[in-house]
Amino acid sequence: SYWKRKNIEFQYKKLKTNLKVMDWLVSMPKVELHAHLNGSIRNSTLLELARELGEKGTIVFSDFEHVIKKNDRSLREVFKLFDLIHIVTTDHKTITRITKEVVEDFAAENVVYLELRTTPKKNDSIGMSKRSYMEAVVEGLRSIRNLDINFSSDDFDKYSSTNEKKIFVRLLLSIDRRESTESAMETVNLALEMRDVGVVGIDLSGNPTVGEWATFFPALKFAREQGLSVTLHCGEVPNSVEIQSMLDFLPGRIGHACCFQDQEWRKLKSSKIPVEICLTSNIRTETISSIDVHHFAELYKANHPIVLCTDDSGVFSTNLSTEYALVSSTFGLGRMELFELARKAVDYIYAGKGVKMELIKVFESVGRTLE
Ligand code: 6MZ
Repeated sequence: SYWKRKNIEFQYKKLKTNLKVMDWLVSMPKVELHAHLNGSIRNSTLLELARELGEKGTIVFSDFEHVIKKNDRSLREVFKLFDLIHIVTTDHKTITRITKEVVEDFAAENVVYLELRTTPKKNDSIGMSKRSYMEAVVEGLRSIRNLDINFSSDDFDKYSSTNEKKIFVRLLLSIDRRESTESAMETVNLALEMRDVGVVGIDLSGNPTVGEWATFFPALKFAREQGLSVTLHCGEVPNSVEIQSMLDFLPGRIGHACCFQDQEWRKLKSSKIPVEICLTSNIRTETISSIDVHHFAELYKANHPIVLCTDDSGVFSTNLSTEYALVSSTFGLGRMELFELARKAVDYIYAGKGVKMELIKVFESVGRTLE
């Protein structure tokens, strides 16, 4: 079919990418601003956890294995997969483990600043509250030993130089579009209480065909009034009314911006709201028909603020270096341009001045070697 063919062409394009460029892109410092914790889980970990639950009889492993090994999924299927992933990951111990692994994976490819987002989940049957879920995430950050991690303003000075890799990590709490205003408000209050452990903002995500802007608006407005930054998944499906409302809200950033009409493009461009671009995710979910017509090109040409991100590196089998490689092979950007793209992302991070200054230094020192 048309989609199958497009997907094969896309895979081929990935393979064709010059391996040397890839090495260089892995070594280049990068900033990741749109990564969902449960979507970034390692495939090997996911299979291991599913196998364990299969042995206990909680799930049928063979069904699960088939679904997670499938490569091309529509947007609708992706959300079904997330519900499945949550069955195997949502207990405190596992959340701690995957947080640690996800940060280690990003650090391994020289991501120097990571804003990791996750939806705090409540599950009475296992004694999980939104707060205890988030504490398990923070526990995961604390348990990282083999790299220098800075995840709150307090530990700024603890940045030792014994380890080769250094990473700043900040957290965004996601509101799922299935939630009520009350539940969204609970997440915002939790975020406010956890500012001292690296929570810097709120994200609105989940199945874009579910829920209404009016439901989330009060909580998002409150978040912003209280000094939290806000990013919104915007225009993953065509919905002019919602896109306009979201842009009028003037969020700090938006994610995706795939299904925009002319008028919305104009509004976006004049607003200068930075866009988190997730190429592989958009192609895999068939939100954009083919990489060469992706709006990255148009926004890049217009010098609109953009940042390349992975979205769900586990689910979509990608990583941030690969996303840069795709830009290189599809749109012909050279090393200096790719480096500039990565460097500019520092302007759009939600962490404070101190972190920004540290990152500027990191990019400056690498930039000097490129000139
Ligand atoms: C919208 C997405 C998403 O929060 O459990 N999520 N929401 N669009 C996307 N593009 C494909 N990818 C992930 O991570 C998984 C959750 O993130 C959101 C969904 O709500 C998904 O359940 P956490 O860590």
